[in-house]
Amino acid sequence: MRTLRLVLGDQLHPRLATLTDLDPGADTVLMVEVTDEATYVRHHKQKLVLVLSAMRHFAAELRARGIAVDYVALEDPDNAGSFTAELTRAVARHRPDRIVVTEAGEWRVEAMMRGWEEALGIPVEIRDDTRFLCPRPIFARWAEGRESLRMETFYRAMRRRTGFLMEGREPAGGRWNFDHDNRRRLPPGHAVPERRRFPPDAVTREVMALVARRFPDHFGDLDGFAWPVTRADALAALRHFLDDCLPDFGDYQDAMRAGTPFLYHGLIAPALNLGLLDAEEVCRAAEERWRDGSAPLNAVEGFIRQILGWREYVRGLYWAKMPDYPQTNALDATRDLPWFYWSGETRMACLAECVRDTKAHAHAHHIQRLMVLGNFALLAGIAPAQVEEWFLVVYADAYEWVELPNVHGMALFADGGLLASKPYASSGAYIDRMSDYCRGCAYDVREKSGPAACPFNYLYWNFLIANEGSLSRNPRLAMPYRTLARMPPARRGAIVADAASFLDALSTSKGEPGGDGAVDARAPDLFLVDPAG
Ligand code: DLZ
Ligand code: SF4
Repeated sequence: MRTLRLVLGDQLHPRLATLTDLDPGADTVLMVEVTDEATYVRHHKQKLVLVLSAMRHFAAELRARGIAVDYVALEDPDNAGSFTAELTRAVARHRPDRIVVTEAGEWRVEAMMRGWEEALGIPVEIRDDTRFLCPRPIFARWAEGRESLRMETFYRAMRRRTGFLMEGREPAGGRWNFDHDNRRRLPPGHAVPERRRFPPDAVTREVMALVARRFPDHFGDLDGFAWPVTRADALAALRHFLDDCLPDFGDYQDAMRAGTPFLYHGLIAPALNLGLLDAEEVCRAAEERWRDGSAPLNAVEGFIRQILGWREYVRGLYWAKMPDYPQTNALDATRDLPWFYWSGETRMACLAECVRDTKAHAHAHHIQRLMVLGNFALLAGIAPAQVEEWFLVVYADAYEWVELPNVHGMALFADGGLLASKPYASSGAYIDRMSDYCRGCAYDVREKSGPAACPFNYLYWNFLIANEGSLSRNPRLAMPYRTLARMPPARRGAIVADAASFLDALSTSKGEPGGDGAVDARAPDLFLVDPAG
């Protein structure tokens, strides 16, 4: 039996289900670089380099183990440009008896996969992705019949199921969740660890040149690429996180500081989502650090919750709800994404800083994403599909299975509360508490209204006013709605007027995503660079 085993670009794990029963004498592994995957959204240049370089390294490692790999590079003049077209060409070359593949990370690709057996006329076996700790059917069973699908309930079930941080039937330390201890602001002058960088080797440099040539208009800087592209480097990145960051990760996981994007964050999500690391090994490694006394429980629990809880939960939810999930728009948000999400050119220092980090590194940490970039999009009523595409484009770790629930459900509340119990809306006070951004801002975070006021302040109340019909009965929003009810009409009127003039100016500032300079019209009030000046 000759088997053709297709490995996708985000399936680069040595024990991938596709490869478990591989017969080196008879089988071929197929890997294909295709334009369709590089352009279905216009990924950040560093994300393209990461995926393509990691694919090339993975192919070389398989070959070094004596496995036959048929690798189709983007530069191949016969490259047919899509998974289906390349698979058709490969079947003609190899004449296999069957095809084996692991289920895709994205619904779009899995829909293609389901058509392959008929299109190619040979059996196609689609295997479960065993890199995840919660198989899709187990999540579906957990979700069945539940009205709300809260992460916390799922997470506790996963702790029990896997035994991570358990002492018998009880959670280690007597509590499931140490989040309350994890909200510290960075003290001024506090030194944070240096990011462990992985400078590009010859293979990565070749891919960087290819990406610069083929995808010059995609968002993001190429210089400064420092992501791990092999399993060995990914393990070194994990070790750096465990040794130098994990002990303080819990305390400062929500903190932000200008010019210091990485703080105590692991930066391992890109490697994890590509398959260079797996969820079980990173949870096990973190738990060991608690058991041997080198990291405190609040840090280790906070980290394990991200992987065992949140990451598995969003993946389960994605597969349980697709393809309908992105169709909802519970808060009727329709505004276009402001141009500054691409250019970073805004007088709001927090947003400018987060976009700058994103452009430079294809990375921003969870609070920058949720409470600055996501929060602004929520308050300004940006159309969910546009925000979702932006997040999918710009982050090195972004695949739809993880991006969509995080943005549609968590950041934008566009699913009406299926995922989150309330919208994560906040005024400038939260950003001021958790960062030093406001000190360098043209706006004043203490001002509530008028041209100098922090836009987050009036946009926050305006958001509650505009969505009173759908949100005022939410018990978790009872307090702000009580405050709103007591607000003098003049103050309420000022909020609505400030928000309207700000949002009007925002709507007139249009630009094409991707190019750095192609701006049609800008509202001078909103941008650092006045095109007239
Ligand atoms: C993201 C990506 C890119 C940019 N390029 C490729 C590619 O050329 N070949 C490939 O196999 N996979 C690529 N990927 C990852 C796929 O888009 C990913 O497998 C899908 O998102 C499905 O999860
Ligand atoms: Fe952001 Fe407002 Fe602070 Fe400026 S004042 S950095 S806009 S939160």
